[in-house]
Amino acid sequence: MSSLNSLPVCTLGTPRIGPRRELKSALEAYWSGRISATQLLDTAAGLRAANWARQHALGVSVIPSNDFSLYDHVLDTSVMVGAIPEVYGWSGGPVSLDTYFSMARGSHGDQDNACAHGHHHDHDHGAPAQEMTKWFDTNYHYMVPEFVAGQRFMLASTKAVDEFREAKALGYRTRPVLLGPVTFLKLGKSKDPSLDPLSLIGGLLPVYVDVLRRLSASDADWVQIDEPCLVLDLDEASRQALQQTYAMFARALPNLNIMLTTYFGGIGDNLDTTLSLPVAGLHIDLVRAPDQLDSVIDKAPKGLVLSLGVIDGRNIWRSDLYAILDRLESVVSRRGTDHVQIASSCSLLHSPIDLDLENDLDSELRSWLSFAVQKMDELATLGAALAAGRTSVKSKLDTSAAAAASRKESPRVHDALVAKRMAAITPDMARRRSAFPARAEVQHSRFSLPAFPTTTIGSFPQTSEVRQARSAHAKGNLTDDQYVAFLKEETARTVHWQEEIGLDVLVHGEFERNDMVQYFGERLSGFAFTKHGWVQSYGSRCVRPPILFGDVSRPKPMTVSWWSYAQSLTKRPMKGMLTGPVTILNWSFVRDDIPHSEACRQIALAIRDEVLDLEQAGAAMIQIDEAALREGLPLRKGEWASYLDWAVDCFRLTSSGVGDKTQIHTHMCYSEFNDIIDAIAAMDADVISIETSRSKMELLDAFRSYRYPNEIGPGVYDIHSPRIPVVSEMVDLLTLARKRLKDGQIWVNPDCGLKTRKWEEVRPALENMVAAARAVRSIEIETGR
Ligand code: 39S
Ligand code: ZN
Repeated sequence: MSSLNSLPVCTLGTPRIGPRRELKSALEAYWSGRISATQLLDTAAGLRAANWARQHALGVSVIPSNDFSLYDHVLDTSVMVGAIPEVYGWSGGPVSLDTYFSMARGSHGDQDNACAHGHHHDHDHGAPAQEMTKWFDTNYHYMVPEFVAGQRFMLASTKAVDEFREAKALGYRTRPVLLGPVTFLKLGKSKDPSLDPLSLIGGLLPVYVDVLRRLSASDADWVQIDEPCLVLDLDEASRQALQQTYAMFARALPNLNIMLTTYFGGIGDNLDTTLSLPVAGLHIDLVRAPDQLDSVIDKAPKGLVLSLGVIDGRNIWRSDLYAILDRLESVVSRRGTDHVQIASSCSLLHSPIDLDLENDLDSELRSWLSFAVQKMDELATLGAALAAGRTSVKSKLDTSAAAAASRKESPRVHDALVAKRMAAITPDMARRRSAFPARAEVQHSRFSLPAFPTTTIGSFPQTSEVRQARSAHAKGNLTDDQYVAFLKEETARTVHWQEEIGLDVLVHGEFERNDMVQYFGERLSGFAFTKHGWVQSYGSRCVRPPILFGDVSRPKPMTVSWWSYAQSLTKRPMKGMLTGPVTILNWSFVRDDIPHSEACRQIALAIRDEVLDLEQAGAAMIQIDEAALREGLPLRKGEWASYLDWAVDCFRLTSSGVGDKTQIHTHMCYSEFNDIIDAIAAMDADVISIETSRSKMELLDAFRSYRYPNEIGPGVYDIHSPRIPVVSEMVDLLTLARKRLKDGQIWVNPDCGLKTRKWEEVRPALENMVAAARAVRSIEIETGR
């Protein structure tokens, strides 16, 4: 695989969505019946061919295949091994596109597409989508594999082999990528809590062996097997499963080389286990865990090929290649050029595709950045420098050094005023004036809301009219005045409708926002944003994370005029809606020259300014969403406390400038509060809304046993599905909530924002929700606690 004048250079995986989101367009056109399956599959094949060709042209010598997916690679793995729950009606044989997409989206298009018939029962809506959750600590979501007791596995898709052959036919001998069996099982779940997915390993391995045999028979000499679980805290059972797995692969396929990849962190205490596995190569993440290089080199067997992940697959900064060479040259001379490969730290799936499309970024900023295409070039440059010497690529290395120097010294990165404000932060700035009970009293007499007050999380449907208006405005086809008039009309209609159906606390709907993070990034100094820097979030959905490159401040109010306009339309409380500092940080590309905690504190100060301006303008309730607080948790438990410490502190710094009479709300997505309930309580928001409907209020157990003191809106309407909840089921959910919380604590709201839903679903669902709250107000029950 290596040529004489370069070390092997690899990417581990590439973005799938396409430079112009071609896959997104094709998927959505296929789902809505505008194109055929053949057209969709042709688009997909074209994207794969382009990915292979581009890597080849840029000097990537170890090119992956099967890194592509129509929706999600974990779903692909479930399908490969036939882990297809009964509800999807699969009865063996090849898995159809319909079955595949019903697992992804529900059989009536859960998650994205509405079924607008207004049926009120589950069974009218076919099979629900598989559960979706975060891929490690990224903003990518995977479909959670689902297993049953006695689960049987069988080869149900030869996608990995087919795509290897497809590449071969185009002239590329690729290194196919498989999600490793241990990580796959550990990412999965069973409805039966007594079933440990890992116990299924014995039945799973023969299917993997079958796939590996077919790959080998098709002439694959190396296979990349991803086991990112190796950077997590592992128990003994997982370690044994790893040993069982790789021993079996080595026995069954003694001539196939496995490149075992770890990424998103250091191997740490799993190093001995890892190095005991009989594999030909090991990939380590040297961006997240640079310090592990020495221990891995010390302990690695001589013949092990080391793949060194030195180019950041998770961020957009151009590397200082000389600094990398300084570390790697001695490794190469110690281990030999045929035992070292140069790679991105992880798959490039998480980085935007091509910086060359960003014509609007100024040249200085551009010189600091590197997207997937540019990272391939950086990798190739390193490969050449390590094999043929620095001078062979001197001008490229010099350019990278110049960019690093310019970024380090640029006045755009460092703002003395921000430094001054940071230095002036005092502990009392992160403390509300009074404790919650005193605040609650003041707030209750100010608002005189009914029991079980009703509200929503913030966003209302982002219809294609709204998106098209924004796009027309950006292209200059709508004037500022026309765009604002359009948004005002949407907002006014939404505010009046909320009043009509009897919601107690209103929102303006967020029609002016493209995304809850990007919107703020675009209005804060220290952030840059892209035109085409899309990164897949799930399926066809993408985000354009802002680029946090410098010290953060807020030049002027960002949301006050929209809030004021909305409040002018109603006497009911209108919540001011903000995204919190931790979520802005976690969903942005973050600078790597200062600690995350410091960058977050700068954002906290900027959002605090907005909170105070909203209060000044008359906002009585201000919601600061921390949707991503939980997902920012480090992968290793040992690092949780220090993260939560600064994350909670930043939230409090943002929210604590207001008077007692101002009610601070927050919202958090995703379940599982048990393990961080202390931190949630420490945030000290007056009201928190959370996702609970899918778990039937079980998540509230944490709040009950902790005796969580403040107010809570446990979501009663699952917004991830198009189905419309009926009054009685929301009454039932609220009754369950009352068993766990005091009546006076409970708010009534959906699980999350409504931006991905359709009005046809939202209207009846919220009417039913208001009816449920009214019904509950008249039911006396023995309350919890
Ligand atoms: N991360 C972030 N940053 N934000 C989130 O909301 C979430 N939510 C969770 C977790 N992580 C998050 C779930 N993730 C979307 C994306 C991620 C989600 C949930 C939803 C989503 O809907 N994304 C949209 C999409 O992929 C894009 C949103 C956006 O930025 O379709 N829209 C822009 C806007 O509204 C640009 C829209 C666009 O593509 O202005 N416009 C067209 C164009 O520019 C033209 C308009 C049209 O014809 O529709 O070509
Ligand atoms: Zn949410």
